[in-house]
Amino acid sequence: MSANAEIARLLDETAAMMEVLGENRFRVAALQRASRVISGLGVDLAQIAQDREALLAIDGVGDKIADKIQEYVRTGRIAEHDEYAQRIPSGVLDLLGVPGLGPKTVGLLWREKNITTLAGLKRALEDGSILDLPRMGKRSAERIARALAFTESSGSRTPIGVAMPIAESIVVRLEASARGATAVYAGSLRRGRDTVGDVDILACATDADAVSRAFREAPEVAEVLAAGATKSSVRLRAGDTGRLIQADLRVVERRALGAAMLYFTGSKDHNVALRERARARGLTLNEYGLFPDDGGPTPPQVRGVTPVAAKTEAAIYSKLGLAHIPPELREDRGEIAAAEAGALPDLIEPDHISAELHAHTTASDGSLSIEALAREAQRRGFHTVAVTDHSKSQTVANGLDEARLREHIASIRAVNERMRGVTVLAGAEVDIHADGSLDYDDDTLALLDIVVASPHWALTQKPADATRRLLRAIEHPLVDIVGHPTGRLIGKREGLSPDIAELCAAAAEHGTALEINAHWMRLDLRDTHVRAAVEAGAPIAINCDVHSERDFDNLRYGVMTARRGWLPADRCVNAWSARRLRAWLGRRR
Ligand code: DGT
Ligand code: CA
Ligand code: CA
Ligand code: ZN
Repeated sequence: MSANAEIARLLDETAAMMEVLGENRFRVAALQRASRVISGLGVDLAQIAQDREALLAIDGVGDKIADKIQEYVRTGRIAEHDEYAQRIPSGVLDLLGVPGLGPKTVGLLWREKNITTLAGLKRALEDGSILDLPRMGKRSAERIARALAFTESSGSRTPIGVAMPIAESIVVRLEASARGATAVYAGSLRRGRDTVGDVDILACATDADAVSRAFREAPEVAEVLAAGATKSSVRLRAGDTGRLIQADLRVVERRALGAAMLYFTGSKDHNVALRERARARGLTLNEYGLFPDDGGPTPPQVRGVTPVAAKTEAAIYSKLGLAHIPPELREDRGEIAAAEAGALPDLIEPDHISAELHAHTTASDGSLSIEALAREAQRRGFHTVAVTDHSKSQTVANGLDEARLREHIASIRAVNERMRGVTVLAGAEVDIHADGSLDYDDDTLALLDIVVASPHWALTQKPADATRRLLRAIEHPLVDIVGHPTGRLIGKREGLSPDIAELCAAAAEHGTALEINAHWMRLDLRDTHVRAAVEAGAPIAINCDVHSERDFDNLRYGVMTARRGWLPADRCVNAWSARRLRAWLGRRR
């Protein structure tokens, strides 16, 4: 884990504990802001911690925070964090993770009812004793019960953006551990699911022992659960989330690597369908290969039967009469019939993306200047980047009122004049109010090259209200993209549940793009929504919602989600040429 991630986590946790204890809210806000800035920082704090001036030059880092950073780099701890942690039972922090349970309520639950665990909260909800709390009505209690059920159902899965970097670093480590070793990750991670239950890794090497040892001794390992000759299981520390994730390693024969990859990538439903198909063709498929089905009593690999195919996935698919099916499609959602008919979609790839259409600067809550943003977009090979800072209602994010927006547009146009090779569009991320009206009037919106409209609050609306709200934004003639349409935060907030089919039909009719927000905490639209949009013919945007340089790296998760929704490149506005993009944006202006 990088020093930055750990410092950001400790500051954020300190802020949460102070809030529960009812301490000064300006100090709480300062810690939260510093935590946000640090987690998006491009430089490694451990490298620059000696240089106090450099620390103080970071936005949001004052003397007190600089002290804490230096303390952490020197000692590996932040004493203030530890002091607060002593004063609060650890389960109280879990309570803060329940969406909609604010620190004030958590503090009350603890002091008034001695509730310090999720289980205790559940009991108080069930026996109704929670209603004794001041200002706790039936409706609030019901809302908390729903949120608790949501937390319980999603709590054991890890977001892909947390699991992927760990899996990749382990794969690199295993490949370096023995001469000629190969390692790959499989399972839901390879299929690009938004969360994973555990991480499945396959390796082959002549020195199986060396690879297994490297796996069990990796620095991320917190606990070894099993250590066999070809199978090991461990628990890993998962990034800056403070939680653990299980990882399984299987060492397999190189000549059967394709069969093992196919089996352990899954999904289970996809595998079941493939095995049925094999059987119908007089073959049998397992994790060791595709074999002729001779009806023998023991498994064919045990009897030394030569497989029809085993070394590569492509060979196995081919012998089953199928085109190679990309991992993201392997969910038994029609991909086998499509592969048989040669009708698999021409899926979008990261390299197709050449525009970022949702990015924030220091004018609102981003950490890059307009110019730095433009240079980063150019460095990543993009022809276009849209500056879309927050609108006026987003006061915590320093949203722009009309006067500031006008100045900002002028600054964006000035940067655009100076930049060669990348076009900088003047845009805004405009709040969609609860009733579907927008945060700027039409005259103001008409000044912009591009408008992203997003819901940021009132995210517990009834489905019918949410549908009406989002439809109004989709139908608005000056809205180009609806940003993170449901507002969900994975494992933290359920978000809106609009009628997706209705939204997709409207988006197709009006040519409004629906966004896949690529941040791994959002991935909103989710895969099944993307599939509905593709089927309805609606355009899709894949945006990184850039607040710092590193946010561009989340693009891969957005693209994986798009592929899981069967999105072809030509339906994604970010993959269009500059000319086609300009024509689309100009269609109603
Ligand atoms: P996860 O970890 O819950 O996000 O989902 P997966 O898909 O990674 O599932 P996991 O880790 O239990 O197993 C990895 C793959 O191994 C799975 O996608 C298919 C295969 N697999 C595991 N157990 C079975 C099984 O009992 N039958 C079949 N056909 N395949 C299995
Ligand atoms: Ca798994
Ligand atoms: Ca597994
Ligand atoms: Zn945004």
